[in-house]
Amino acid sequence: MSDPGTTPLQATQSEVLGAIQADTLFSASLWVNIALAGLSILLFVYMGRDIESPRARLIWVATLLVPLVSLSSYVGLASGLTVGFLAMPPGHPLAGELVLTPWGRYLTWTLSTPMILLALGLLADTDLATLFTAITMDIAMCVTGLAAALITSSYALRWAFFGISSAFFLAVLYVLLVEWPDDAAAAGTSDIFGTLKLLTVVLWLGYPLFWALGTSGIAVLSTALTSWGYSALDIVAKYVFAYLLLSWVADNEGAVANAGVRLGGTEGTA
Ligand code: RET
Repeated sequence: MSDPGTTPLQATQSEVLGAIQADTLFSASLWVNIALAGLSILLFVYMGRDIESPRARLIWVATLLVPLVSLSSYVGLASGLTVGFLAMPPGHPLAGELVLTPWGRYLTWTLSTPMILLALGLLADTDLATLFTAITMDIAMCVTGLAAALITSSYALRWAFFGISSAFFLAVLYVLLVEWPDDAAAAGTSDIFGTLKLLTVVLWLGYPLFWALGTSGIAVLSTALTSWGYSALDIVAKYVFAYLLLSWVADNEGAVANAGVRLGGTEGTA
């Protein structure tokens, strides 16, 4: 019979929940997002009530999925289901200590960030190959980021996965900064695309920074402060971003409804 509680991976869910609840600052970083995601969902449903064209509705649903995934993600974290204790490997500043790791964040980013990119790609009226590239590179970034957070066999391997994830991130940045601005200019959506692109690029760069500075990386920030870093970025990168996008789509439905030829598969036949 194994002795429960002797290794970190055997910490029971209620032990993890107890640790989360004991850290008020950490808990607050989760509950703030649960509240804001809930309010955003109600607001976005209301804002989309008159959107009719199929294409504008697709952007709307993709955008609405961002707070929907976020709410589920943060409930998973606050309940302790997607948080675990990890024993950091030798070389890590907290080597040998049990580090409370909210790994569910990285998992749910694989669902929320593609929705952000889908909405942006549709807004820029991009072609299918570029949209596919951005979304698959983004998913790869999140999955290898999850690996970077979870691997405890060696400190070097944590940074190796961080590097792999960052390489995928570069591909996403390339599409956002080089490919889509031209597409958006051709589609006549440059103004709003430019604003959202800037917001996305600047805020998304903050995520690897908090990973590196936080308990997963060099640990100059505590678990609670790292979590607040991600939570603060999430508030702007998800809810403010989605609000700006949706209010523009609601006011300019015609501009979006008439686009979409490039995703329709007619390209290349001319
Ligand atoms: C990680 C660590 C490994 C290296 C890189 C990362 C990038 C993460 C990003 C996350 C964006 C999340 C958003 C969530 C909103 O729902 C995984 C932190 C490059 C860019 C926008």
